[in-house]
Amino acid sequence: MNLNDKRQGRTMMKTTVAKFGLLAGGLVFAGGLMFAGGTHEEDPPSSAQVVALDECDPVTFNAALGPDFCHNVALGADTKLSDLFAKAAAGTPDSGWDFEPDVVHIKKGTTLNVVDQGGEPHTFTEVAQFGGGFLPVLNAPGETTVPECAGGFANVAVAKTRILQGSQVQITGLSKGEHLFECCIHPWMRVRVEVK
Ligand SMILES: [Cu+2]
Repeated sequence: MNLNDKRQGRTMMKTTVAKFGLLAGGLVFAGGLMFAGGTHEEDPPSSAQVVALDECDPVTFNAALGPDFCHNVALGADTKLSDLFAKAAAGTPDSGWDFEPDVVHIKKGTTLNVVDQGGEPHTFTEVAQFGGGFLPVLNAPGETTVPECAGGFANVAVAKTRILQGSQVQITGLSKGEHLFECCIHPWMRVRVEVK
């Protein structure tokens, strides 16, 4: 490469940098225009989070339900399986099993991310009315299984609302108005979603 070629190369590089600068400036400008011109209806879809929590005791749960059923890291906050049953039967279910928050206010188009941070599986099942789940032993006294939970996991409609430990599901396309969700296993885990 002679001196002349080197100069040419440098000039070309400068031109490229200048063009890129203009392009970047243009993009920023276009972005600004889009922002200024956007209405609330056209806002990019946002997301909201619901967390499923539980305090299953790995020793007693896994002895009864299988070696890998409960993966909880409860650090002393764990509830034995027999205590979970006893509390549910008494009509005072364990508050460690919970969806947080209890009420969610979102705009139409918002994606709801439901994350299972507990140690065992749950479901996030939309119901017309809150009520009992598919395991009578975990329902409040006198509470019957709601139709949306009937059949348990043998029912595909119920099975596909399942959330496994450490995973999440996305709920999209919720219409304006009130939506009720509960866990079909632990039916006191309930969320009301208000869509505006
Ligand atoms: Cu549950």
